[in-house]
Amino acid sequence: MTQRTLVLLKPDTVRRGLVGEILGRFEAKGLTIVAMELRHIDAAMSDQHYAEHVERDFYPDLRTFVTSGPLVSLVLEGDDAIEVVRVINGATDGRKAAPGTIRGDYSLSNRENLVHGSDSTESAAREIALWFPQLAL
Ligand code: RTP
Ligand code: MG
Repeated sequence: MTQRTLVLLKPDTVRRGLVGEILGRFEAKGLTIVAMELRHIDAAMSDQHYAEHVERDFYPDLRTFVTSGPLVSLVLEGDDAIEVVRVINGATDGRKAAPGTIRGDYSLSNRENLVHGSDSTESAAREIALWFPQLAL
C-alpha cells in the first residue's frame, strides 16, 4: 500500500556532510521525495515531535542534540514506505544496527543515529501534519 512517512536527517547528518549519501539511499530504493526542508528547530518543536518521549530520562540529552544545529525534514512516499524506511535506517543503537543500514554503516551511538522515521501510520500522520501542515489532508 502506498504510504507517506516523515523522515529527519538529524543534525549529526548535516554536520558530518552525509545528507547526500543518506538521501541517495532513499532515492535509490525507489522512494519519492514529496516535501523537504532544512530547518533548525527549537525546544518546543522537539517536545512536539518527541511527545511520546518527553518524560523519559534520556529526553533532555535528545532535545539538546536535535536542537544543536540544522536538520533536514522530509516526507517520503512509496509502497510500505513507513516500514521500508525503518529497515533502511536500522536499529536505534548504531553500535548494534546491522551493516548495510544507515545507522549500521555510519553511527556508533544510541543518540546520534543520523535519521528518524515514523514508526506507524498514526505517527506518520501526526508527524507529517506537524512538520508539513500544508500536506495534511
Ligand atoms: P527515531 O524515532 O528517531 O526514528 O528512532 P527510533 O524510533 O529508532 O528510536 P526511539 O525509541 O523512538 O528514540 C528516539 C530517539 O531518541 C534517541 N535515544 N536516545 N537511551 C538513549 O540515550 C536513547 N534512546 C533513544 C535516539 O536518537 C533515538 O533515535
Ligand atoms: Mg521513534
